Amino acid sequence: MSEEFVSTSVEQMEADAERLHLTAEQVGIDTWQDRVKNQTPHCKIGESGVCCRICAMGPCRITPKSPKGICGATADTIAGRNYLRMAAGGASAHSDHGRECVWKLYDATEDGYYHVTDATKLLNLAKEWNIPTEGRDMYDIAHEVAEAGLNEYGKIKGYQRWTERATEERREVWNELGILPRAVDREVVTAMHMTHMGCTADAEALVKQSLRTGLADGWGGSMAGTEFSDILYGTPMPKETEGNLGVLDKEMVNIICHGHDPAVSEMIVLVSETKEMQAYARSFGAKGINIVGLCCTANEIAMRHGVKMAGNFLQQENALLTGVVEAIVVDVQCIFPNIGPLSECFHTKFYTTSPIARIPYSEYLQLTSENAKEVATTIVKSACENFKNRDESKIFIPEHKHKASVGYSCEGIRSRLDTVTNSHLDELDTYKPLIECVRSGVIRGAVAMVGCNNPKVRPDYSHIEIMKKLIENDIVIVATGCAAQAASKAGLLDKRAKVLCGEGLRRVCTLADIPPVLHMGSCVDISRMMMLVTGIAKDWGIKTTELPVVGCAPEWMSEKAVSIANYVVATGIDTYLGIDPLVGGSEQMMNLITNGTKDWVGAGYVINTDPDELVKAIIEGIEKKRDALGI
Ligand code: SF4
Ligand code: MSK
Repeated sequence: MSEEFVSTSVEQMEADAERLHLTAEQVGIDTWQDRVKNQTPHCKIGESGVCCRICAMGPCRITPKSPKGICGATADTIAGRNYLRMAAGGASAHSDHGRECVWKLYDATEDGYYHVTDATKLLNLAKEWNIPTEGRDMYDIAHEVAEAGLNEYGKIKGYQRWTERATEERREVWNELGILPRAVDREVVTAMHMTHMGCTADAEALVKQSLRTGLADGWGGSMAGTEFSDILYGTPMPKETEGNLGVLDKEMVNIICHGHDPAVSEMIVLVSETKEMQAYARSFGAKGINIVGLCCTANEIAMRHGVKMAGNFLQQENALLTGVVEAIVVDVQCIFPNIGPLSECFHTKFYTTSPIARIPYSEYLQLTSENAKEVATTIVKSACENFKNRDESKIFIPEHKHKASVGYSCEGIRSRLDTVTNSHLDELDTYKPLIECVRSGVIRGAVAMVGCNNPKVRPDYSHIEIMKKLIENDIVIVATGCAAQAASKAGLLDKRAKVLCGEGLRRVCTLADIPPVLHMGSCVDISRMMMLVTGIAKDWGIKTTELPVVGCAPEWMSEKAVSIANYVVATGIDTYLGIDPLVGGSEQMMNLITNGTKDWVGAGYVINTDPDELVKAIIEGIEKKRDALGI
């Protein structure tokens, strides 16, 4: 008989964090908890989006006494420009990560370090893009597909070809509104140009370009990141792993992979699994090598290899404070600069690998397609050698961890649905069984839980409490990024978490053998969510705006989240935010992003910083969509 399921509470997680904070005090290093105190209260003008430092006449700050900047820019202009710049920053980060993935396929060779793993996905993409495959060498096809993929970043004419995957209705809406995205680089440069001193002052135009820049990410750069990662490293399928700090192992050499681009972590996993390297670890008295992930890198390697997940964004310092991490290796994005001085307080070696993320107090080993294995070998070996340097007096590993079922790509979800007893549906590889469940009301709808942690709200509390409430109300969840990590820490990715569900969702979880929160991957994998809603809308024969599906980012913090929120809304999905989008100083901007976009693309933001209120609004929103469909 399986043991009883008990979810780890936020209080228990906070107690672990407090205990680890004692170690921080002991070694004399600050953590985010200390720095939040120093930064609070935040500048109200900046927080409401009406501080402008776009030119050197400023900074200009809008207040009742000074309603215009020196150039005459109003609160609407300033908040609008700041908002678009956030979207452009986010789209750049995702899309450049995506571009690196495409380059890795361009560099892939039979005898090199990067290979074609999912040949079917490669051939399907070649077919989609009219690239000949018949009788050709796999790597010749891969290189031509990669070149076409790279071209999408800077092509001089036309629109993102990834958008051809969207519904006809969406493409028409985007086209009519003038937001069908062109090349990724073009949209970002346009956004930066529009927001330069003396260009666009009209908030409406700035919000439209935010949508367009977001679309260039979600239906461009991020989608490239997901698709090319799948071709290179394999399309994720359901598998079991574990999550939370308890996955660190005192008896093993612990190596943390942190960041986003799987090119580094894939190689670390590969090298560490060799018999030779395991033996090397044992030669230093360890039982073996324990690779664990943090943030989105955790999501990437958990989805493809079942690697354990140490946690999310605000857990990165905690992971090092356990005192058992021999090395932390990072690629790009979401890496606290404080990892540098923090690792200096321990025996931990800190490796940076990308020219995009150079951080003081790290050892920089730039990883390329040509030296990837050598770099990974150097890192793993040095971690093994470092095992003996631990300081016993600094060690504390919290016990909490949960089983987690991960790997629910669209293909993974459809594979589970194929097992569901819908014998009258003799089709396979379709969303129809899921649609039947939603139409009949067994499942009320779905929520895409995404985004980061943010100390402006109680970390993980919003994620976890909202998810629990939703599944209790028969609403299934797909999750990515740090939201997925929060679910894993609370045990919501454990199949046994179905005990927390309403009766309908519990039945579906049992039949399909899934957890109530489906882990769909990293932040770029929100493009998978876009393909999921598009696939469901097509199979159902309705618009994406009609689906009882919403997005929710209760603890977002990064510019990437602004880009994501823009493309999710442009795809026709209402998005519920638990953190203010820094435009509160402009009534017009607030109105545009909550109501204005509804008139343009049929969806908008709902903003509420109280998680209890936010979840109520989500459930009401889903029920309203059901009523409109007459189901
Ligand atoms: Fe001030 Fe206008 Fe310059 Fe902004 S662009 S800093 S509002 S003068
Ligand atoms: S890692 S972007 S903190 S979700 Fe993708 Fe987490 Fe947000 Fe980074």
